Amino acid sequence: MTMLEFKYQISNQCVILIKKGDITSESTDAIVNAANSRLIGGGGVDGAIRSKAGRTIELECEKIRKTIGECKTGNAVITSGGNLSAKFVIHAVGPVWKGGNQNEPELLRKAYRHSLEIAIKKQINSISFPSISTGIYGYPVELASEEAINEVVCFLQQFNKPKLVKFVLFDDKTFANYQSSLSKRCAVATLK
Ligand code: AR6
Repeated sequence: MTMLEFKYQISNQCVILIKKGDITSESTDAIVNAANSRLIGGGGVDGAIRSKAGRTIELECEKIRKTIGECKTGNAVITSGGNLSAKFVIHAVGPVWKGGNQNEPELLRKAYRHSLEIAIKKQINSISFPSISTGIYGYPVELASEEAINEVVCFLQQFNKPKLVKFVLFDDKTFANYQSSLSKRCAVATLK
């Protein structure tokens, strides 16, 4: 099966790449998890990441919980990647969709922004995101993709790092929405 990847040059130093796939196989320096505030294992991408990473994540999250309590919606924390190819996992907490009038767009953008802030603090050059909040949390993907792409493009334009941001999307519908949001922001895409 051929796997489509689209590459968008955001600045002379930064690229966004989108592809369909399983984020747990990515070998970027970090992958992002769509976590919950309690940092307790769940389903979706969280379940997949934790089962492949091994117990490290659970133990590190327990330590974080003891130090900071919960990770509020819109925030993110970092752990190591255990048995994953990625060295780090950044656990970002997106909002539960409650109809759109509960500050969901800003909270979703914050989840992406904080993940990227943690990445540059840790000198992480490459990072992969799933589509945060659009699974169990019910955020409509056609709205979420706009917020995600706008936030990441603005961040890269402002800070010129990390060098590579990937969106690793699980299904056709999600992939199509992110691709459409990206092509609104960036005129040129090259097929990788
Ligand atoms: N690789 C890439 N994307 C994936 C994968 C994967 N292996 N598996 C699922 N997705 P979700 P949320 C997609 O539900 O909506 C957990 O219980 C999925 O198809 O994982 O933010 C947490 O603990 C969808 O497009 O995250 C929280 O309690 C996207 O990832 C809660 O779910 C996000 O879906 C978070 O819900």
